[in-house]
Amino acid sequence: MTLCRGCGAVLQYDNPSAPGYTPKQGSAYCQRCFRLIHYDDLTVSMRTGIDPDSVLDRIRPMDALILWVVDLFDFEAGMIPGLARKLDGKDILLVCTKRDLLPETVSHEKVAQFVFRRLKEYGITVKELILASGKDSTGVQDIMEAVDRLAKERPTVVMGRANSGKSTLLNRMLGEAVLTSSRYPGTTLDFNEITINGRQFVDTPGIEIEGSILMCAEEADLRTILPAAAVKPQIFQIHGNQTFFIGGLARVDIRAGAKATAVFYISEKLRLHRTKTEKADELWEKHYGELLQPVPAERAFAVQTVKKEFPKEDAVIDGLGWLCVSGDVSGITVHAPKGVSVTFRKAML
Ligand SMILES: Nc1nc2c(ncn2[C@@H]2O[C@H](COP(=O)(O)OP(=O)(O)OP(=O)(O)O)[C@@H](O)[C@H]2O)c(=O)[nH]1
Ligand SMILES: [Mg+2]
Repeated sequence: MTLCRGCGAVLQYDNPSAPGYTPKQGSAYCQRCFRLIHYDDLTVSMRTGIDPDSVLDRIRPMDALILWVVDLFDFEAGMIPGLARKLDGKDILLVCTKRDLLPETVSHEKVAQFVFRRLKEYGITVKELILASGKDSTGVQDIMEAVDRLAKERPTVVMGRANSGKSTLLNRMLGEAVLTSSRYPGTTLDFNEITINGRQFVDTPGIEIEGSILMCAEEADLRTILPAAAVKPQIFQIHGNQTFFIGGLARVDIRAGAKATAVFYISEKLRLHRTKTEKADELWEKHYGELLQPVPAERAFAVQTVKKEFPKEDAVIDGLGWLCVSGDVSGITVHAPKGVSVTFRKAML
């Protein structure tokens, strides 16, 4: 049994539409990885990822250090319900990656404070936290040192949500792009061992990101939705009731008094449209899918309204980014594609 070096699937020569297929005997990579690596072409979509139980159930009996990877841009989606219970007693090294996507002016300290506060609120304890980037190697040396300290003789299992950046980080640590990475969630398909500096690591399939916009958007729109570089805060002064459309993917109504501010942290390639709330329904109907795009694969939206609780409050739409509202605001209403998680939290930045 030979595994594909890129995704960990068992190589097979019979079924082109199943994982691990390659037409070439002796090939180290499956056809899907080959096409992703060389042509950025997704032949078989696996974006549903793997359910958390099956990944965590396989990890639990392993005598290993857990290297948990969370995408800083998509932090709330990175939290895994029941993680503390399912990995009870395990040593967890938390690596928050994609540091390069946060605005450049934000300090490491501020980000770390946010992460520790959120972990406490989620009831998760970790041994250490490292902020990293698989794009520019931030934190990579620190990870190697922490693994030496914490793993001792054991292997290190790298786990986290689909698309969080696990394989990219491992490639950085190795100094070579051996593992397949791509913007399509569900790239790694099975447990996949790799040796770095004489240490054993295991890349794992991403845990399903159920409530993320990445799951209900067209795959062709992922390039627009996922930021490619540090997000630039887009700042708006608000008077009265205002509505913002994030393309056709979400709508946010802000009930404001005389003076309020909304700051959006989303991909630069997404277009924001602003209008008075009283005109929003009409605009949505008239321009949905045209001026207002991209749109989700299905036109079904769920609405959530909250009272503003913190002086600076984030409304996070999993996979899409977030906005921070401050000032004289009584309520925030978010319309997001059905099934997509919306979280309200004390501001991250
Ligand atoms: N800007 C930025 N992008 C990153 C970083 N790490 C990963 N990415 C991008 O995020 C996407 C997912 O990366 P992968 O390494 O395939 O993620 P994964 O966690 O292995 O995903 P699965 O195998 O699907 O679970 C790719 O488009 C990467 O280029 C990072 O530190 N910064
Ligand atoms: Mg992967």
